[in-house]
Amino acid sequence: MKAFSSPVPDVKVSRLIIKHYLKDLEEAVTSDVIIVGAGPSGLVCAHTLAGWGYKVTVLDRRLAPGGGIWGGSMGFNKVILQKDVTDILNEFHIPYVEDEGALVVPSVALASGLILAAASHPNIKLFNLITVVDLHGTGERISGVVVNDSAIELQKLHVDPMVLTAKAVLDATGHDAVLANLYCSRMGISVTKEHFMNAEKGEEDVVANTHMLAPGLFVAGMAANNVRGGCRMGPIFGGMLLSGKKAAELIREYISSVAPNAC
Ligand code: 48H
Repeated sequence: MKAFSSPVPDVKVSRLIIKHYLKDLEEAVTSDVIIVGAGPSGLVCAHTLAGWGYKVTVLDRRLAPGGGIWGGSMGFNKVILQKDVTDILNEFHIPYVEDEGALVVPSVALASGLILAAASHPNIKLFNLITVVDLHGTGERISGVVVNDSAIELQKLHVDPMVLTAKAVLDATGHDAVLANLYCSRMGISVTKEHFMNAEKGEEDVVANTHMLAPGLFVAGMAANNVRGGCRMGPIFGGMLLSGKKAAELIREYISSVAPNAC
């Protein structure tokens, strides 16, 4: 007896993948918000905005979204969070244990919990293997991003990119702060890079530094500390989650001031 009563032939496999991927990509040509970087700050921001009804596109250049969470600290796959973010962990159904007044979380559970929530939300389109190479817009207002296939970028092939547009763009690209650095260098703005490691200070800094860099362009997570000079904090992630929440609030405020009927 066969294991499958409804086998799927190869041609149908190919056709369905192409059909559904291109449908998603076509829808992502215009979004309310584009989030570049599917690390903790980007994923929390995406999920929060999507929960408020915004249409969100998340782009990550790597094969596996999740950014710097997976490996924990030095490959020891645990991360630490402050008790203040218990509600956010519960929102994403992420398990934790409390020890010595802090929360200890398996890094794989944190990464996969954030990814699953974003990837399965109906208002979010999440694309891996897409690299953002530039900003779209003018010096006065950012209105989207310029993207290419990550494999094309890695091979340094001379293939032109394409544009995805949005009312707001978030740079959540971590230590590289790709879009914020690009914007600042084009506009002649000097940036203050990240400072030495200090968990308590770095965690406060990352939330305080989450900001709107230019109309339509926001910066969250480690990228914010890399353009506004905050401390690094090592394998503690409460600041990244709160930064994602703060970015969502700033973006909502901005969109409601420039396009009140957006959502
Ligand atoms: C598309 C891109 C591009 C690009 C990068 O590094 P992340 O996890 O970012 P955060 O800020 O949410 O979290 C930071 C945290 O992971 C960390 O590094 C900490 C706490 N460090 C402390 C310390 O002391 O070192 O994720 C960024 C994501 C990654 O998945 C990249 O692949 C992606 O952005 N990305 N995606 N186009 N040009 N550049």
